Amino acid sequence: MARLGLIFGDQLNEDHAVLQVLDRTQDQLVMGELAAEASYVNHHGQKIALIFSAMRHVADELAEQGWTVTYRCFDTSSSVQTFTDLVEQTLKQADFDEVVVSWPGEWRVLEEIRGWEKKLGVAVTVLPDSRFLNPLEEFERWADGRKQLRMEFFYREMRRRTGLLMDKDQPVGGQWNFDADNRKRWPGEPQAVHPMRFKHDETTRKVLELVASKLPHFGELENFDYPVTRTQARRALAHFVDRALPYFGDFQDALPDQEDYLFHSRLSSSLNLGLLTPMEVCRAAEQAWKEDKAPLNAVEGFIRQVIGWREYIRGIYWLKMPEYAELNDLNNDQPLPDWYWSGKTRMRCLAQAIGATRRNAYAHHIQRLMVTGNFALILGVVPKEICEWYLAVYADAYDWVELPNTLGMVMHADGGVLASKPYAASGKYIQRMGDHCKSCCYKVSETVGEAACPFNALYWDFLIRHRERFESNPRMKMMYRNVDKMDNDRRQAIEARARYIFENIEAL
Ligand code: FAD
Ligand code: DLZ
Repeated sequence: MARLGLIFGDQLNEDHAVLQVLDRTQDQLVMGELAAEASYVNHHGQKIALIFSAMRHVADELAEQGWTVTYRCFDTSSSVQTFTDLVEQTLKQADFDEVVVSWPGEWRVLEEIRGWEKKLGVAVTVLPDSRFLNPLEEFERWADGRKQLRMEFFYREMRRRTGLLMDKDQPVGGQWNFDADNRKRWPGEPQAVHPMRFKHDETTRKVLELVASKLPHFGELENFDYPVTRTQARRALAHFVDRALPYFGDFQDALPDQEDYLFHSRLSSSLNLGLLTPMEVCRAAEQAWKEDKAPLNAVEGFIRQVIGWREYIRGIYWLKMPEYAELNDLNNDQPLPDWYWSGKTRMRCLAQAIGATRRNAYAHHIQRLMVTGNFALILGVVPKEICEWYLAVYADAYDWVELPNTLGMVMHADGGVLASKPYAASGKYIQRMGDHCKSCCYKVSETVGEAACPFNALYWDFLIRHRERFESNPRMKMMYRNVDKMDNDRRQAIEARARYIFENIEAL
């Protein structure tokens, strides 16, 4: 009897485990654009269009390669709304004795799959997800017995294992990490590099029309220019390596007011869909260094994000779920301000980050971490609300990567599993790393009073509120020394300004 392979919309990799195991001459594949997947959060329209267009392209390619593919286009009137419906319907159409999938990107989907044997009376096999370099069992082995799961140590093992930027068993350049060189403010040159733009083909035009007319969504569709095929994603990679990678390191943390991408790659959406593999991306970067086309601090910084952070974040997700999603270690209780969706706030850095998010389904890492993330942290937003926002608004967002980044790295809601201290910062940090503050109606030099930058009072108030939790943290000693230098009047004025901000948050 035949087997049925279900290909999830974010697993479009050529080396998909199901394609390795199934036999195209007798087994079949199914893919579907599903209402439940398109609406479990208020996704950005460009994210839905990207996934649907890439899925349609891959389904066509698989059919050309001789696979029998059942592809269901989005249809609200259909009774097939979920992955379970899709499998159930397909099982009715032919005799299959087994359903085969690859490990999904979200816990809720794994739970759904786990129900199929009982509900649908069919054998189910879950194969490993080959979009990643590090098998989940390896991560568990690495984590086992360690007191602290620090990314840096995991990263070194990944360097050794992949051989990237290694000279025998030593890191090239004599250092594992060149982060200290990567914190420059961008002075306006060299010129920023826009990621390669792709024109809409017929498939993309159709899905953009579909999303515009049939799918409620967040954000704007006009700017859609993402790569939707492997060929396009490889061109985007080559463009990044040639033009932006040489400056990626130096300006990795910069926050320019007018540049949406600066020298960031925008490759996350292609990597997370499986249009690019982590190894091809890293090899391309390493090659640029070998050919003297990009400096080591840039190449090491970039490779660390891909084989370090990306793999580590995924490992943490599967190690800690499902309890992880429920954590709220700082007992936050503030709702997410409505303007996170509209972008209508007078705080320039936030308006620019959210504006870019609405236009492009993208904001670069420092905007996500130090602007929208930092503000939610010091305001004390309920983790579930801010996590749902990040999961919805970015083209690269899936639970496995969004959740640990938001709940752990940004909100410190996991009690420090992921980060040894919260990334809380005042307006001064944002001023130091860029030029938003120059065009802001709030004064970054002031902490109290109506015109003061709201980040400032919230930052100090955050430290005061969570003193018990953080004062003994060796990495925060200096911060608390500064809190202690304040006299009572100053402290009360800051707390009063913070209270005002909490009460008038929607009007900021
Ligand atoms: P670049 O700056 O060019 O970096 C290169 C690559 O490194 C990225 O494409 C990505 O694959 C990888 N990378 C870098 N940092 C991380 C990280 N912390 N975690 C995982 N991979 C990383 N990334 C996502 O892919 N999806 C998300 O939903 C997501 N949500 C985030 C939420 C928050 C609150 C924060 C702080 C970060 C989040 N990130 C997420 C990580 C990071 O911000 C994005 O990967 C990056 O901004 C994507 O843009 P880029 O491709 O231009 O990255
Ligand atoms: C995010 C998403 C969206 C918006 N739509 C679909 C879809 O219609 N069909 C599909 O197979 N996948 C979609 N996805 C990605 C899924 O949420 C993803 O496949 C799961 O997280 C499992 O990896």
